[in-house]
Formats: sequence, structure tokens, C-alpha cells
Amino acid sequence: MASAPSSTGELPRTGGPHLPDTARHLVKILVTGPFGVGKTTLIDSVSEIRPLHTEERLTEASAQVDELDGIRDKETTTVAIDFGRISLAGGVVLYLFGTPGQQRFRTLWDDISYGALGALVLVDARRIDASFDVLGLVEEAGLPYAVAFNAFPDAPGHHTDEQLRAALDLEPGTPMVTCDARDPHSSVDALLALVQHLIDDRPAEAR
Ligand SMILES: Nc1nc2c(ncn2[C@@H]2O[C@H](COP(=O)(O)OP(=O)(O)OP(=O)(O)O)[C@@H](O)[C@H]2O)c(=O)[nH]1
Ligand SMILES: [Mg+2]
Repeated sequence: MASAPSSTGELPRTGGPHLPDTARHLVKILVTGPFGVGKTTLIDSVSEIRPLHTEERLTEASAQVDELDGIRDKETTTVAIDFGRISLAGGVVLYLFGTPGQQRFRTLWDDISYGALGALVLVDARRIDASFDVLGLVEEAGLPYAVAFNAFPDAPGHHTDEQLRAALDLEPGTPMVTCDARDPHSSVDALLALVQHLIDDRPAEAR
């Protein structure tokens, strides 16, 4: 079985704006999850190019609509897309496309996910049910995915992996990891779990 490439060199931001000569496998990856789960933070922490963000300030009006429990300090939200890139060993380059988290931007989801090979679904253990809609979209799109619990400080620590898997109704083969989206190494590890899953998931003749 092929194994997932490791990240190259020191993080963060190993590479420059130009693709390394060693780039062989260019892969589109979706970074998705519900509102305020850390998608923008994760892409920001790992990207070797200056990430593209489309952040707008949360307003008084949106406070009526957006569920800010657990993320009271949040000041901005993604209104269209995040984009970043990371080069891994073995010539694998991940192009990271982050989705908006809010239902009202749902119409963008299909366009942003088009052509992705897999998805990293971020989940906040304090608000597990907020992830159901996004998991439904990922499954509907037929995208292989890995789940990464983003480690917020007051996340409940008493759930077992089995309980978390059951709560999310995950297939036994779906990778489930924890990460701190602010930490590049931790975020890359979550992406590597997804890449390994994509490798394992390939038809045998393609390996
Ligand atoms: N403690 C902690 N805070 C985090 C972590 N990841 C993100 N945050 C904070 O959580 C808030 C939400 O992060 P974002 O990256 O904006 O979340 P998002 O999923 O892109 O949000 P939307 O685009 O609005 O859906 C920010 O204030 C981050 O600083 C984490 O791993 N730990
Ligand atoms: Mg965002």
C-alpha cells in the first residue's frame, strides 16, 4: 500500500509563490465544515502562498442569524472562498479550497467543490449537530472525506472515539482525527490523514 507523503521542510510556508519543480500530483481538496469551525484558520496556517480570503465583518444584523455560541470572539466570516496551497513530499501539491460555513452561502458550495478529490470536514465537538448539513453535502457529492475535530479549549473531553463516530454516523473507514487549526503541523497532519485515505480508496489498478 502506498503511504501518504509527509510535508516537506519547515512549516509554516515552506514554498514560495512558484510551484516546486518536483510537483507531480496536483490535487484539489475541499476544506469545509459549519460556521466558525476554523476552516479559514486552517488554510491560513498551512498555506505556502499568501492565502486568498474573502472575509467580511460580522454585523449586528448577522448576530441574529449566525450561531455564535462558543465563538464569541469571532469578528469576520468567509463570504465566498478561501484558497491556499501546500506542497508535500512525493511531488503532491494540495490546492485547498475553503467553503463558507453559513447556509445562506450554500449556492456557492457546488461550484467550490467542483473537481475536488476529497474533503477535510472540520467539526467542533461543542456543536456536533452543526456539522450534519455539511456532512450531508459531502456525502451527496460522493467526495471521500476525513473528519478533523478542531480542538477548542472548552470542547468536551469525555466522549470516546466510538461515541463521536456514532454521533456523526461515520463509516468505519472514514479517518477521524483531532487538530488545532492554528497549528500548521497539526493541520498538515489532518490533511495527511485525508491524503492517506484518498490513496487507500483508489481502485487497486490505479495504485
Ligand atoms: N481555540 C481555538 N480557536 C480556534 C481554532 N481554530 C480557529 N479558532 C478561532 O475560531 C474562530 C473561527 O475561525 P475561522 O477560521 O474564522 O472559522 P471558519 O470556519 O472559517 O468560519 P466561517 O468562514 O465564518 O464559517 C476564530 O476566532 C479563530 O481564531 C482552534 O483550533 N482553537
Ligand atoms: Mg472562514
